[in-house]
Formats: sequence, C-alpha cells, structure tokens
Amino acid sequence: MDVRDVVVVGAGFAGLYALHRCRSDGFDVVGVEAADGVGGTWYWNRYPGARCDVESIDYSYSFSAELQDGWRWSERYAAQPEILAYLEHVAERFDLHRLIRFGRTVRSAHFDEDAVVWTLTTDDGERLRARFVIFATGCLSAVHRPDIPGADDFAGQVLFTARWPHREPDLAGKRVGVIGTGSSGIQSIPVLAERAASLTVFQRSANYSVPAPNRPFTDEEWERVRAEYPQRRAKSAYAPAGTPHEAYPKGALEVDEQERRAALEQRWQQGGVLFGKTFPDQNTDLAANDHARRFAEEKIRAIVRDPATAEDLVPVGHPIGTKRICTDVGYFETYNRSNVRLVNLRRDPVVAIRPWGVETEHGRHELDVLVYATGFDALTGALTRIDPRGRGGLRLSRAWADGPVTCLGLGVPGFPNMFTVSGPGSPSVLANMVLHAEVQVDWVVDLLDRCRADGVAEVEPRHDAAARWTEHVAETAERTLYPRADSWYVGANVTGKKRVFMPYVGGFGTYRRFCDQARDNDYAGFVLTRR
Ligand code: NA7
Repeated sequence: MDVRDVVVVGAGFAGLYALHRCRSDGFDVVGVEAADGVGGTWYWNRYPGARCDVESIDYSYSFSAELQDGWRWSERYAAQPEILAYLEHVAERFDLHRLIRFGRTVRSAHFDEDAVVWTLTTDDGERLRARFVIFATGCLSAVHRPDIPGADDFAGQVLFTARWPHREPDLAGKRVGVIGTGSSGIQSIPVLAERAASLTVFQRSANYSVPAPNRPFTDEEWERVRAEYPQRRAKSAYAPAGTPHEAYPKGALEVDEQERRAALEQRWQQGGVLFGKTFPDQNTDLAANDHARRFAEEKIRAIVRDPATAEDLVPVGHPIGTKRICTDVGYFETYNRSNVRLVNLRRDPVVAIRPWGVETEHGRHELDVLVYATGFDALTGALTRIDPRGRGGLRLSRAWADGPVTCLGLGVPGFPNMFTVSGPGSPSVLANMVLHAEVQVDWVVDLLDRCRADGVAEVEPRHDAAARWTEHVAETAERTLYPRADSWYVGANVTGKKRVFMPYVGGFGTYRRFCDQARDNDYAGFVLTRR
C-alpha cells in the first residue's frame, strides 16, 4: 500500500486549506471526509436560520487575493447556503475535490513506530497510510444527543439541527418541539415557528442573544469593502478575536452610566457576538460584566410581551459572554407569537419522551416532530471518537482522560507526526475560525517543509512543553469569568466529560505570537528527529 506524505481528515474550512497548502508545497496529500461534499460544519448544519455570527467579509479565506477579489458576499452575516456555496467555489477553484475521499468516516488511526507511518481505517474498510496526519475534524462536529429516557420511543419525526436533511422537511400543519436553546435552537426557532402549526420550546438554560443587524451589501458598500480589505485583514491579523473590532478604549467601571450605556447600545446595534467583548474588563470583572448583563436582560424584557415568559428567557447562573453569546434574527420576538410556547425545564423537567411527544412533570406536550438542538461533544469529541493510538499504542482518550493536553493546540505528546487544527488548547472557538485555521495550517505545513528540507522523519511535542502550555491555557482561563459557566467550553454539556476549560482565552493575536515564536525558535517545544 502506498505511503502518502500527508492525510488530512475533514474537508471544512481548515481541511480544504490544509489540502491546498500541502499540495502547493509539493506533498503527496489525500483527504478523507465523512460527508458527501465539502463544507464541514456548513455541510451538516443546514437547519433553517443557520447563519454565521462573524461578519462574512471576515469569515472567509485571506490566503488568496484572487479568491477574495473574485467572491462577493451578498449579506453582512452570511447564511449557511451562501457559506457552503463559497466553500464549494473554493474547492472548485483550487481543484480540491479530486484529492478527497468523500462519504468515508475515519474509524481508527494507528501510528507504527518502526515504520513512522500512520494508518487510518475508514468505515468502508479502506486503509490510508501516511507519514503525517492532520486532523481538521472540527471543534463542533461530534453531535451530542442527550440521553433522555424514552428517546427512541418517539413515533413522530426526529430531526437534529446538526444533521438537518437535505430535503427540507415539510412542517406545515405539524406540532413541532425543539429541545435546546443554544445558537442552533435560537437561530432555528423563529423560522420553525413560522413554518409549523405550533412550536414548543424545551429550554433547560436560557441564553443571551444579540440581534444580527443583517442586511444585503449595496454596490456602494461592497466597493468600500473591496477598497478597505487589505487594511481590514491587516488589522485582524494579530487582533484578539481575529477580526478588526476593538473593545471600548476604557473599562466598564471607568466610565459613568451614560457613557457605559452609550457604548453598550452602540455594540448592541453593531450586533452579534461582539457584544460579549464591549469593554476590555467585561470578561474578567464581575461588576463590569453585570452592567452588560443587565443591559441585555432589559432588552429581553422590552421585547417579550408576557412578563412570565420574559422572566423565563432571562438567563440565570452565568455571566454574559461566558457561554458563547448567540446571534439571532427575531428570536425573542418569536415568543410573542400565539403558536409558540416555552417550557422551562428547570421548573418543569422532562420525565420521558413518549411515542406521542414529551412528558414533563407538569405537562403533556403532543408532537409530530421533535428537533434536537442539543449541541456537540465540543473540541475533543471528533478526535476521541476516532481515538488515535500513538506511541506504544497509547490511546488519545487515555492521554486526555484528565482533560486535553496539547502543545499550542497543535500537537500531543506521545502522538508523533499528528497535528490537530481548531482543537483544544487553541483559541479557535473564541476567534475568527477561518483566519485561525489558516494560521494553524500554515504553521503545520511550514513545519512539514522544514522536515522535508532537513530529513526530519518524526515530530513530537515534548511532555514538559505540552504540560506548560496546558497549564498556561488553564491559568489564563482562571483569570477570567469564563470557567464559571456550565458551558461546552468546559465540557459541562456532556455527561461524564472531565470539567476542564479547553479553549485558549488569551486572545488570537497572543496565540499567534506564541506560534510565531515557536517556529522562529526552530519549533521550540517539539522534538524533530532525523532517521
Ligand atoms: P449548544 O450551545 O451546546 O446548545 C445546546 C442546547 O441544548 C443548550 O441549550 C443545552 O442546554 C441544551 N441541552 C443539551 N442537553 C439537554 C438535555 N438533556 N435536555 C435539555 N436541553 C439540553 O449547541 P448549539 O448547537 O446551539 O451551538 C453550538 C455552537 O455552535 C455555538 O456556541 C456557536 O459557536 C456555534 P444547557 O445550556 O446545557 O443547559
């Protein structure tokens, strides 16, 4: 069997760029993708209302000026079909389809120490061998289906937002239930409410959500975007979130009430997740956070007409922004519709799912369709489900039993020649994912170039370097309010998952500088071995 140079798992934003970069640098590369097409997250999450919470002009590749010039985004916040069309365009333009084996899920990945080769086996039994493996498997891709009693007994139609069917289900005249009010629930609920006869929302935790002031780009605006693109990209390159936006120049506690409200209102109007970073001290100081939190809560109460429903929609128990703030189009307004009902599972918990619908302690909710918007085994799930075996047969799930250990979120000790993109230990989920993927892929492929030039056969992070980075990731989080929330950042949504804060919250720019430094110091923290 042929031994390739590189195998890339996943054909989303990171995987496509990894394939392109590897091939451009002359490596013999092959891709594997579980879906039947490119797109990753944007292939699977085609639920109605799916939209990115980062502006389209930032949430797109920067590596090719021609690509950038040749694509025009229609809206400020792109919807899923347009992002998927963009990724298909990229794959076409750079002729990537033919590098990828579609419709194959990687089931195992084993490292052979003697041969210095990875062998990946897919669900159809194919074996792929390569010297290096890049897991571009996504951070929100392993679907989480909660273990609710009776779930398999439901006689109606079951849908997952993260596996939405290609053929749009007909919901006209149907009684629809949605479990989950994270981003996916909050984006889909307004559209489902319009399509269904009735909609029952089962909410365990309320979430903060900021409207996306979405609108089509006018020709004039687009000309301005094009003219300003280089500056915009330059500003994003080392910015805290990988976008050109900056926090207010003063802390929330350094300004008076009038100035504070003006700054919050301005950010609210700007829309999206950025509201969570209005003030520089908002995610580190509870008193500062409280101002933003109260402001957002006032908005909910002002929109939702029924006061009891409004109170149920006000989040409890986590500072604003410590769970990812959602971005919506008309979410809270949806509860003013007569066909929509909110069930607060904190007061009225689910007893079981029955063939006819959902039974809660105080109610019987008959349904034709049940939608799970229940999230993902985030950051680690896509990797631990493959459970790669490294040196001496070491399992990744074992190495990460007490939480993920990585060097720069790029490599794992005990797993030579294996790289992870957008995984734990990196700021991926707190930054512009596309720019982040480019930075990580460039770092990895630059390293592969270096290995080829110098006859290096094996690359592996040192245990002490990985321990130091993992400690730094933890300490950085501890200095913020983030760990206070029971979020998927800490794995709290998956029963039995070790509670560890997984992303790096030190900022995208800071992270990128760490990566630059490691590269410039001959990949400090990694052992490069010639054979
Ligand atoms: P999220 O944000 O993890 O949301 C999942 C939702 O499902 C959340 O409201 C959960 O409540 C709820 N959930 C999970 N399990 C249950 C059970 N057993 N019963 C009731 N409710 C449950 O996933 P999304 O797909 O919406 O968004 C993920 C990210 O994608 C998002 O942050 C953006 O970055 C893009 P909980 O909060 O755990 O109480």
